[in-house]
Amino acid sequence: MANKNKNFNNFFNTNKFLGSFSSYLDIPYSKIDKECCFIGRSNVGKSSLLNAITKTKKLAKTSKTPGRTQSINVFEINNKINIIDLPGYGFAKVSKVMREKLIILIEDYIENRDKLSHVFLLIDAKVGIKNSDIDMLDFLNNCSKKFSIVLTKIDKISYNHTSFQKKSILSLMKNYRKTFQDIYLSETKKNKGINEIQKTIYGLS
Ligand SMILES: Nc1nc2c(ncn2[C@@H]2O[C@H](COP(=O)(O)OP(=O)(O)OP(=O)(O)O)[C@@H](O)[C@H]2O)c(=O)[nH]1
Ligand SMILES: [Mg+2]
Repeated sequence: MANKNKNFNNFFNTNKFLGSFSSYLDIPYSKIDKECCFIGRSNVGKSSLLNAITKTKKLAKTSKTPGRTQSINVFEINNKINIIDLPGYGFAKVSKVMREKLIILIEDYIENRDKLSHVFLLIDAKVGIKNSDIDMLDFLNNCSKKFSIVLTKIDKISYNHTSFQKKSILSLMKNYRKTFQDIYLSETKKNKGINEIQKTIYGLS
């Protein structure tokens, strides 16, 4: 098992930040033909998850202040697969114009990026599913995009509460049978759940 983990870490250790883009159309052509992305409400832990997966502290910029990521950030992993860190949605404190701009950026990317094969939708375990998440789930369903859920920051709630959140999400997933793949639980500081997510991304590459 320890050996397997080491192999995944080696795979994800070779990584490069390609750049930040304000439209999917601006991402330069590359031979890497597989891609997955992290989406979710602002502050849910998307950039932190990317850092945990790549075992780097600062590959993706994280912040206590929601709304940190405002563009499409492309990270190349081992010349095999891209991981895309997207801006968060549903953040009340940014202007309505900015919110709409960001949601268009996210949805245009998801709908039109041909090499995108898997979406990881992150949900803060303490906050649970909000209407903006349901809108995103419906959008993914309408575009027939395969997705998994990552329940993040499980260190903030009890074991029982985590089980409750997981159960209620799985029940909601009955509405998304064709596109829902799996659910993961994560805690970036203690690396919980990271290996399982690495394994899935490795499998996509
Ligand atoms: N307790 C706890 N905090 C976490 C965890 N993961 C991330 N955080 C914290 O949550 C805050 C937001 O993390 P980010 O990774 O910047 O969140 P984001 O989803 O990229 O945010 P935006 O770019 O604003 O959409 C930071 O203060 C992180 O340290 C976790 O597993 N547990
Ligand atoms: Mg971010």
